[in-house]
Amino acid sequence: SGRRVLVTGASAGIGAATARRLAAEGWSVVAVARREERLAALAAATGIEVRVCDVTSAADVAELAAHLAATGGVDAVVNNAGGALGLEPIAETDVELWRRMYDVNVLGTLRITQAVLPMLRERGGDVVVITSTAALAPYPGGAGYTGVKHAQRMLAETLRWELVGEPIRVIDIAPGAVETEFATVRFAGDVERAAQVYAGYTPLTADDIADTISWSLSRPPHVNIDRIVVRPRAQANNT
Ligand code: NJP
Repeated sequence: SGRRVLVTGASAGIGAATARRLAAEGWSVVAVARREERLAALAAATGIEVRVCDVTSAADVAELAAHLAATGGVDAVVNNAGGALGLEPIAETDVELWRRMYDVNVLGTLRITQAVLPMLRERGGDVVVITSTAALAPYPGGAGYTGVKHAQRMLAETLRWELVGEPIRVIDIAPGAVETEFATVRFAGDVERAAQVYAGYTPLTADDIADTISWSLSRPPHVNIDRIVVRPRAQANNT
């Protein structure tokens, strides 16, 4: 496409699959995350430009924005960095985990979006936000994640409204269960408990979500895909 896209959380899962997919389609991709060695492997395998950026660090995001502005700007951003932390009932849940989860998913999306908005305003572009089916409905143990993903969804919907009249599209992609490292992070490395999340059905793959992102970005300029919910066919809940 000849356009340039920033993908956050691109060292694994949905972000890595999206970076690869968009690069294969001709996008110039800037892939960011915290884990340098993962990014180096992605760069070695694909030639994609990679940079370390923790979306919870204002300094990291400012440095990234300066780099992007100095190297041609961007035409799109995929706010994908995020995930769930903690999955305990409210009676036992950890305040600090909720704080960290909000910082990555919501404030991370806010920092990155604010950083690239001047570039998108200049020449038009797309803001993609990866939310969740969990933004739709509560479930036991899910209050923290559901709240965070709902806040992120409201950020996307508000931004779309605030930008009416400007050449910027805002696209919310809401996945159901996708087989990535997400469940392992969420259960703090407890792989057995993570596997239970997918018990009884076949989860989506990261490529399924990369497909959806790619399709949404390739609509003609007068079309805004507001929100797509993608779920495993047999997934019966929002967990
Ligand atoms: O998860 P995972 P997914 N700064 O753990 C990065 C949503 N979602 O691909 O920094 C920058 O494999 C981390 O990189 P690193 C979910 O909420 C998923 O499934 O190196 N990057 C890694 O690349 C999330 O928003 C499911 O550790 C940071 C990536 O984020 C998105 O999909 C269901 C970071 C996470 O990769 C991608 O998650 C659903 C930071 N501070 C929504 N912290 C699902 N998988 O079932 C983390 O509804 N990252």
